[in-house]
Amino acid sequence: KSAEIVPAVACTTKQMRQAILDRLHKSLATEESKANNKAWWNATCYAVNELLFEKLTDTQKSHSGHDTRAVNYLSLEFLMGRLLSNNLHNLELFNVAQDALKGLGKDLYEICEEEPDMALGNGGLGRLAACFIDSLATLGYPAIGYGIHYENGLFAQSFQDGRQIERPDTWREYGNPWEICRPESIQHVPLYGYVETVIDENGISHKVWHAGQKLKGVPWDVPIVGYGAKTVNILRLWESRADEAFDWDVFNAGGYVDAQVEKSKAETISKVLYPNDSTDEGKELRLIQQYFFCACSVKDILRRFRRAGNKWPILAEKVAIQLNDTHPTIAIPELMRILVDEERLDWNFAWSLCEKIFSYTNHTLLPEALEKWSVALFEKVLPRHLEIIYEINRRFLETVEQKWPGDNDIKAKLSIVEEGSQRMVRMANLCVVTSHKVNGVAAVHSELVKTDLFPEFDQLYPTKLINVTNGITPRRWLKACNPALAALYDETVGKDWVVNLDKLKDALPKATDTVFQKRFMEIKRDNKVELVNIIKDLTGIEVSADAIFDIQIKRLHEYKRQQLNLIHILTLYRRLLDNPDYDMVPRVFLFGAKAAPGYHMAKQIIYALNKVAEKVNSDKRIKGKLKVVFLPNYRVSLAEKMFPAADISEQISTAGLEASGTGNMKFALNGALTVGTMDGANIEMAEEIGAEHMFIFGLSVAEVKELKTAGYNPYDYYYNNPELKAVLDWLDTDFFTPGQPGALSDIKRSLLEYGDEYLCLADYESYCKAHDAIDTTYRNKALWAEKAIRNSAAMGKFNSDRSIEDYVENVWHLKKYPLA
Ligand code: 26Q
Repeated sequence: KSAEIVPAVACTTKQMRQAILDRLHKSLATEESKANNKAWWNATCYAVNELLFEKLTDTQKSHSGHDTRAVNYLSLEFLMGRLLSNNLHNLELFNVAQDALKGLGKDLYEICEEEPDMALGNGGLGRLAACFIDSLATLGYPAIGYGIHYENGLFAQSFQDGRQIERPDTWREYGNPWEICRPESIQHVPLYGYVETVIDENGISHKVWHAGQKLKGVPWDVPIVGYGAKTVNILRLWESRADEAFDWDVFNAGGYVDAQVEKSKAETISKVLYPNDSTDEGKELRLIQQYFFCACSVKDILRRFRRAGNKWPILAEKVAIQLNDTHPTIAIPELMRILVDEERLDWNFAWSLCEKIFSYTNHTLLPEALEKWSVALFEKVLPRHLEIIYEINRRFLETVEQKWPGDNDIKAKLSIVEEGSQRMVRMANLCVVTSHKVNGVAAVHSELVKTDLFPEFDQLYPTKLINVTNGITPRRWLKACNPALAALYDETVGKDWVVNLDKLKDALPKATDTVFQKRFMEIKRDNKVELVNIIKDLTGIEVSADAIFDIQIKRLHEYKRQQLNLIHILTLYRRLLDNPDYDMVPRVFLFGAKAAPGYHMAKQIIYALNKVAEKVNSDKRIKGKLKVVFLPNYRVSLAEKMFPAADISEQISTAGLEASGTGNMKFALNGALTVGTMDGANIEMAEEIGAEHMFIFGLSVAEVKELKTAGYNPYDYYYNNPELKAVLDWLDTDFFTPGQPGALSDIKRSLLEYGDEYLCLADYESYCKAHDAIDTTYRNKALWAEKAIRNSAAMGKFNSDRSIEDYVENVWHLKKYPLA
């Protein structure tokens, strides 16, 4: 511990202060007296860039010098959040910058607040991609993230009379210091048109796709600094523009105005992130987004491969492509098209390369989330890709025939093309057929992928389906977001935990040490006080830091069961109204969640929570024992303030439906106790922590299946539990929506008449009991502190560095090339 920490990048406080001032003067053309916090933020980012760009070019030189094998992580979403604090931590310059700014009369934390979130993702899948590229760089692996440079990320949320309002997210309206435009690497992308069969000079026929339109892809690079700065990789995001070279006719003959119209059409492709995170929409623009960024990325990958002077037989030795869910599946037929049609490689050879190059991560079992595209749409937008998919499928169905001769049911089930009134392309089937590895994201999920989602594929390819349990980066989700707890761990187990999270286990013996408990819980309390102030600022609601902070933050979806949380809150409220002396530890229920704009029931649940909050928070009769707060515009930067302040983490999905969850890990790492079902990564967390230190409730995956098979009837529970009946009936009154009886009835209907698909009523009683246990346990301060410490110190497994090492070992087979 006494060993001198050698900073990743040599920079003294004085040099940093000068660099910030220089940028203020020479890049922003302003001066100290006129600069606002935004200007100081910009200047600090530029100063950081000066240090970071050097490492970036060094990394790129090293990677091309060694002609490295790299993974290309293709994802429609990268939910990066803010970068300044993260980059400073990873360069080990946070304290230097803090001191430098202090010398200039500025507070780094305040300056960091100026940065808009880079919200280029919906939720878990997008944030996972962001954690993974952090870990890849930290571990020194050559990797590129490829995605879309959305002009508008996930919508900004506000509430009007309790209802969600969406406004566009304009994260880079006035520029973004972190991105570098690379016009020298522009790509051109064809669309629409028709396919011609051409006979070449040797009498061999091949296909030529004559595009009806062309787009231009402009790459923007965001440097990704690994912790310790031994590697700076890039995230390359494609922006769509009109391809003037292609549309020259329109631009000249068609006239100036028409040309501008064409131009803005092309620019719509990267305009906006689709705000759905669980239902497939099947929109043409979304398919074009997918193809646009896959085509740009594949071409970019091949350009780098050729530039290194390499030849096709070693393509799969240099290139790994990871598909983050099925969203980038179109990269598969695109690579086949380039190899077969343009490079004129033999189909079998091209296919053998693709099988080695691609691998696919599945993030969901929900049938409504499995992507399918109509054959008709494909034919119009990507006619040649449809032919290629047909050929892949024709060959695949031959292998099915060999395995199950004459079994047409299996063929219909596994076929990449679904027959029916509307023929559809099943993207997941194409991914599984092509990829050498397919992974689920937590043990139970991967098991269900094998047994329920793709059982025949598992028989056909017995080593293909594997598990890689998700993880989170401890740099953002502990070191940066909870500096006080990070410092306590530095002191207790040494600073190494930042890259070796298993080290936290060394603090386990201290779980029962009263001095350590006190320090741990003082930090928790300070974080709660900070959140109290934020709550006051954002909502005007006053809450007490002495209450239990019980938090559910995640996308709003019926399977995640915010409505179960709601009916439990109503249960407590009723108990308090029935008996004003009802003995409970004061509780603050906090929510953060965005609903997909077209998801009616999700929006109703937000409305209900807001209406219940209004009533509860202003009800003097309950003496402040219960508060409900729905914080607007939940996003990464808000999450960073909520995880450190949580006592209770709500992870209450119907068993079998939450693939993994990653918020569960962030909460526990920051010392919250989980109330949760045996679902997703909760199960593995219980293995690490000890289930007795969590509040596990509800049906297991097997019990859910049994109940559904036996025939589930929510009325059984409704009529047998008077508390449950009372709170559901309450929703039909106008108690929460004065003058508007029935305004919340939708929720009751979904839980009774519509069959309660997600089994809220079946788990209600068990959930209430878990909450009673929370109340009892919290009264024992020492016991609570012990459990909080045990939760945090047991999170080693859920370091995203471990997830990445799993991918490297079982899927990507990369080598490390850290800078000296
Ligand atoms: C699909 C088609 C059209 C438009 C949008 C979409 C779409 C977009 C995003 C579908 C799904 C998503 C995101 C899914 C997601 O975030 N899944 C979560 O992934 C996490 C990381 O693996 C898991 O921890 C969560 O359990 C899982 O829900």
